[in-house]
Amino acid sequence: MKSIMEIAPEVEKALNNSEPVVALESTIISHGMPYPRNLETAILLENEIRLHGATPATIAVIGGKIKIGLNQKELEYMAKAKNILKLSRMDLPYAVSKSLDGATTVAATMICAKMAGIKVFATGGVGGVHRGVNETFDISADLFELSKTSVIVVSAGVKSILDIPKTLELLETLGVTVIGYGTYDFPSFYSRSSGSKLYMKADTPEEVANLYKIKIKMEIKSGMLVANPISKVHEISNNVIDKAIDKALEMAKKSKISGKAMTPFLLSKIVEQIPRALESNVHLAKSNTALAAEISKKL
Ligand code: PSU
Ligand code: MN
Repeated sequence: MKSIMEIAPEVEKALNNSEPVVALESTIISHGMPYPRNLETAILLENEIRLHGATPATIAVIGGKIKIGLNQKELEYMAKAKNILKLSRMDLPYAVSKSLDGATTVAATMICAKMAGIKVFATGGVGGVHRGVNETFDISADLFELSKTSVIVVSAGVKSILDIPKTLELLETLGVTVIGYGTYDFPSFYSRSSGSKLYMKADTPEEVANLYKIKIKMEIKSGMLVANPISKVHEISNNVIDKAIDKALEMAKKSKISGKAMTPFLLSKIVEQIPRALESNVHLAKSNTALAAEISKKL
């Protein structure tokens, strides 16, 4: 493993001592937010995890090495460099074999976290079933990863750039334990509710940790998606966001965007129309990292 994976000293020490560690993805840095807000956010999220008594491990592939924990220079590199791939399950080994640089999506971060022995991972939003799936077949590999890799993923639900009811249907089919944090309303990233209902919820980090432990005991190897709604203060109503999303989708169609480029394109077009959406994104990610840290302490 040493030839392909490099664990930062701080993270290795924590793992060796069975101390709490929280994984963070790097696609949000390289493809999810503009510079310099991406770098500031990456640092803010790491600090939030430390504040809650856990060790952060931002994950990325640099020069073909899977890095578990990035230093300041590496975070800066991921925030600034062009030509950083957006890696999922299919191309993670490719990037390693070709000594390339790549940011890890939720799927790839889960794989790497599992390899390193990290059980909890915080992000903003996960990928899902795209609107218009009937024609495009565009379904994020994140959903399939959640079905087979036993890592707890804390997110603010999924953005309504996706078809949320179909995303939840597929998660059910795939056997992913989707649990609302303090709510039965599946959150839609910027909004506390998507209109889609959940029937499992947890009210404390301990409850989430216990559920995970039981799943492991039962040898149910799928992941868990903890849906943590954005705080009321930073919420943006579905009405406002949906208009921006409709416009973004129209632009994507006109520009013939497809495949891997789709999600980053839509994200950037939303923020262009509603600048405070970036603020909300930072806040929900921060709240997710705090919750992930608390969960990690209970494991
Ligand atoms: N959704 C967001 N912000 C993001 C992503 C999704 O609101 O940054 C990123 C995550 O890294 C996620 C990836 O894993 O996009 C999904 O990409 P795709 O739809 O191409 O699978
Ligand atoms: Mn896709």
